[in-house]
Amino acid sequence: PSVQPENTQTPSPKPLPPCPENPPGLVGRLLIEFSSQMTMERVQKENPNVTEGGRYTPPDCRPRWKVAIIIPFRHRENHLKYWLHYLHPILRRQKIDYGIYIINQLGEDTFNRAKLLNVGYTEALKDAEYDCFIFSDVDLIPMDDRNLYHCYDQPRHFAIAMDKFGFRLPYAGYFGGVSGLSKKQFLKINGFPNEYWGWGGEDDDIYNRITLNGMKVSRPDVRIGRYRMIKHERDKHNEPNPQRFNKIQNTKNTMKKDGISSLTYRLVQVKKYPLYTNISVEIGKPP
Ligand code: UDH
Repeated sequence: PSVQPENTQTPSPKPLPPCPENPPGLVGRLLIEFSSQMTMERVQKENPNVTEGGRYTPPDCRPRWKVAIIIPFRHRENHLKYWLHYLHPILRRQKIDYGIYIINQLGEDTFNRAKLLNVGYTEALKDAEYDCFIFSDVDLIPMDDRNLYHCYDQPRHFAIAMDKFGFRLPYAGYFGGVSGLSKKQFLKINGFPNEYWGWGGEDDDIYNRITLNGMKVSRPDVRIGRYRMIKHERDKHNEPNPQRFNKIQNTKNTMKKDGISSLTYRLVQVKKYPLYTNISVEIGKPP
């Protein structure tokens, strides 16, 4: 037909401006405490604009990063409530597009934090096209919302000044607690080691991977990178790993074969809750 159809389309909405690099709604230093009772119902009511699975995107600007926040987890339900209570509003003020993923290790075999983080990376990418991954312990709450949860030119260490270490970096190569890598940075180091069972060493191994691959760690100002840790006793089945001192001497040899390229696990359940996505997995046990 030679007649052009009439244009009945509604005009497309005006494109959003990019989100500001320094979001104007930030408040700076925050009061963080864990003495008041926290319930999931309360946290849900506080965060009505978080969508199913713990997803959020700013309504008024185009975010620079799409961030998956990955939390290694087992039997820490009480900590999770505080984490969600504090972090959702902070991330909203930071104008970040994000999703929250709790990676729950099933069974009672030895805990393996870094392997759970590898699982989180893999599973989050099945959910959305994330380009930035922030790995956070469930018991660490930033005390300043200027500590921006996105990715940087170099792998980022966020939790540089924790209360339990006297608000200082415990040693120069510390990379524990909360860290963030872009997808490209993560793949460059072959992800994280899968072979650190029990407490300790895996964060130093990740630090080694970063420097051995020609990158360096980026950090916020020490006045901004402050954290409160929810006090707790040592968990069962996460005893200090006596092999950790030897293992971190060998990152150069192990990183090529042990990492995201060699990850295996059994996915048991993915469940979307209002404020987070829970991913339950079997990751095996130490050899
Ligand atoms: N985690 C769990 N469940 C566990 C073990 C670890 O969820 O059973 C996760 C959780 O996200 C935690 C993170 O792994 O924040 C790191 O583990 P951790 O909190 O045990 O490590 P941290 O170095 O504490 O913070 C070590 C034990 C300190 C005991 C101090 C007793 N006074």
